[in-house]
Amino acid sequence: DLVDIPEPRGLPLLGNLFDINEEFPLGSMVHLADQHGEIYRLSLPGRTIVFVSSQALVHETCDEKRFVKSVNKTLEQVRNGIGDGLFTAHNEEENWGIAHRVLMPAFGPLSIRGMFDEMHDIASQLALKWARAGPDAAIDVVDDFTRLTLDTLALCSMGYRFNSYYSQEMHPFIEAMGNFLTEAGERSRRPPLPQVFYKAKNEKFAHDIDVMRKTAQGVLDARRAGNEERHDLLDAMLKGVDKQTGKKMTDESIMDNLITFLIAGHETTSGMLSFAFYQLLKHPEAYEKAQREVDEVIGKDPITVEHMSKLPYITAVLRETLRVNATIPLFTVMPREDTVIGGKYAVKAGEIIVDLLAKSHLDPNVHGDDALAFRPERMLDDEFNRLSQEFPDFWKPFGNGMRACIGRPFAWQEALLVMAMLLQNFNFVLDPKYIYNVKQTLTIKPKDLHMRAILRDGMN
Ligand code: MNH
Repeated sequence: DLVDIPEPRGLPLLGNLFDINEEFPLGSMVHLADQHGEIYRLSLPGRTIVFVSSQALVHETCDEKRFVKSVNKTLEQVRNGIGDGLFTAHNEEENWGIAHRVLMPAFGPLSIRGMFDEMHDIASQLALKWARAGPDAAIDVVDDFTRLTLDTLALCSMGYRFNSYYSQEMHPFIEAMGNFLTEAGERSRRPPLPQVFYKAKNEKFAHDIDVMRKTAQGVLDARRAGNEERHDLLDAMLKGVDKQTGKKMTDESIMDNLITFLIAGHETTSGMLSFAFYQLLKHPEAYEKAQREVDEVIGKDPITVEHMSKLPYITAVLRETLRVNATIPLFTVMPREDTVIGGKYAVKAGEIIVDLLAKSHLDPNVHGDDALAFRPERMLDDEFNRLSQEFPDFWKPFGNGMRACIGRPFAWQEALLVMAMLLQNFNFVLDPKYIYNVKQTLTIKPKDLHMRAILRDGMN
């Protein structure tokens, strides 16, 4: 028998718009889940949204025979800057298929291994910066990890150096991208007033998009003009031919995807690293185990790509970090046809369904009493595999199916390397006055996190 999906009462016309806090939408969504349970529905101008937050319902909505990715309002706004790039494409758009098939091998294991030295180069710049800053400096963790992930992506994917560690100011691209993303998010949540109210913002938005696209065009032109041989993602995009259609990627699509990688790959990975350090600093036992693993496996040797598969505890730390603090805390799908979920809740074809990872990752049905605790042990291979068998899709930080993250192996290798290098060379201390707070843009990160880095005995 069908049961109504709980719907908090809203206002005429604007519906539940004011139930969602502008500054921290995720907080409102989680709070509503606490009040209404594993499923609820909100009405916003022009649409309804269903939120699901149990492992069981997330699992059901990950069935690609019945559900597909929905390009939600925010992603729709991001399309103004990166069109039908991989992240923002609608499922049926041809450019998605071409780019996906051309790029999958370029994100394969061999290719990612080949990027290790350049990842190491940028990670070393970070370690040197912290060493020079000295043990008393308050490190702005998110900021420095953001420089790291941006520089790494630009170097590994297109041979371009932002050199973020060598200047106070970030590259203009980076500021433009930040503003663009913030504005895209705000546009998607704004009350539907006539556009004249937003004239200045619209002009700024167009300007920021222009800065990003000119930078990408510059990178593309430089590659075409030069005679440098590089086997990176840009090279794959320029030369790759899609077997299914016989087509190559267009210049537009290449630029869309270059910018897509910078956007999709920088905040997510830097957020993961920032939360990982926050969690380790809050959990000294886990911290010690992680550092001991580095000492035993790598010691004082230079870190190599072979070490990356020999760090099970740090792997578990990263998995647990993304369980408790999924840096993309939700993704959206829609039913192909009118359907019933959970055996009793009716949802319409095309209705937006939010898979709320910030809740489903903490499902007590999966994790019992300590669902909220940071405990990497549960994410060691044996236990992780057992949980995945018994509770499929209990951990979805990289999204689902065809539209899952293409950059996962890239992010994983980069994060393992950085964790290992930093734990090998430093001891870290959390600012004792730090008050934990989460900042949300398209992703989440720990707000104003500062720590100190004390060299162990000499750098490696
Ligand atoms: Mn990534 C899609 C999370 C790192 C490039 N990524 C997704 C999705 C999630 C995600 C979730 C699915 C979104 C959706 O369903 O709407 N990504 C992450 C996380 C990290 C990450 C948590 C790091 C930690 N991502 C990266 C990196 C890159 C990248 C690094 C690039 C090098 N991600 C993408 C692209 C897509 C994507 C491109 C879109 C894939 C597609 O739909 O074809």
